[in-house]
Amino acid sequence: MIQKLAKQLNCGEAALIVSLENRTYFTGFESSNGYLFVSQKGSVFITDSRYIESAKNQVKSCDDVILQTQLKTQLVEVAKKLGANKILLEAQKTTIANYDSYKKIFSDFEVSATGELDDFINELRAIKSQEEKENIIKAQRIAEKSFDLILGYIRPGKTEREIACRLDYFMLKNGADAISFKTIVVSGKNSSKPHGEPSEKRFEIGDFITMDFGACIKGYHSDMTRTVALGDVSSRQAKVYDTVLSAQLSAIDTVCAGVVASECDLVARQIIEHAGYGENFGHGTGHGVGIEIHEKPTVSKNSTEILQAGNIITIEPGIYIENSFGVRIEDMLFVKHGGSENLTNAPKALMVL
Ligand SMILES: [Mn+2]
Repeated sequence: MIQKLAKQLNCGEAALIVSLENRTYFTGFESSNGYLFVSQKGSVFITDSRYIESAKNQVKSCDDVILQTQLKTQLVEVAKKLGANKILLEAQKTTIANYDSYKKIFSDFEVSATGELDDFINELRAIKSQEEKENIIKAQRIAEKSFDLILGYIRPGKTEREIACRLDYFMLKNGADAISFKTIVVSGKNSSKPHGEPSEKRFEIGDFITMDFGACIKGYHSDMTRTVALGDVSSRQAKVYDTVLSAQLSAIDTVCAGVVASECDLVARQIIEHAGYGENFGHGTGHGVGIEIHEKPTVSKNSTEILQAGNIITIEPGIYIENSFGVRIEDMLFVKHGGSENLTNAPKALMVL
């Protein structure tokens, strides 16, 4: 991947990759500190004493890994060694304060943060390699195993917080490097908030319980959502669940390389609108997943992005009825020519526990 970036750069340009996400993407190494320089002439990774030993072993396809001692001097030295007169920064990931500081450090160079570097990296990241796909699948299998285990703990009287904590524990115990994001477990009236917080609310018979969670492997995220029922389901709940499931299945059927992402959103949205719940589906249908939990491509009403073979996206329509209940069902799909591969194995038929 460093090679692909190097090829993209013009003579005299060096990209300085500082964000955790992009550094992890190019080096395969996760650390809170690090500076990756890439030019046509080569690549150098600088990190401090906390990470240097691991970095020397784990940083992939980089010509040199060096210990950070005098950072500002080293950055300038490396830039010169790589034949740069222009430094490209990650515009989307650089604060204004850091931009000012880089302009001072590189006072003898041109410093550019136009967003073109970010666009190029985001495009690269949207198409997953076999290794990236395997990391995401591995993370997803851990999440599914944890979901299976958590079902045995869900019963009246348990709190949302307790189930969220236990789900996190299962994912970490079963091999996740980290959890993907703050796990969502919302139940009953609380489930009408798409991204509600797990609370001390206790589960009751008749609750819908929505769980949205994922695991990380080597910096790669998984993402899944299931809604289950406790004890009893009203006809209204059943209708809403069926509508979300049919929207989700139909949207999945449209996923295919070459399709405009908004088309997948439209298919899900129309089914939900026709059932009379158009006002109750406020968010987009899905998003790319990878080094970040939300990345390209965006699967929403206004997305003009074309799905490409190798994208990994979620399809996650929902219906949320304020003060009553909500339902969301989310799978991860690997986009292929002619269709997609569903990376999520957990069942979707309404489960009544
Ligand atoms: Mn998601």
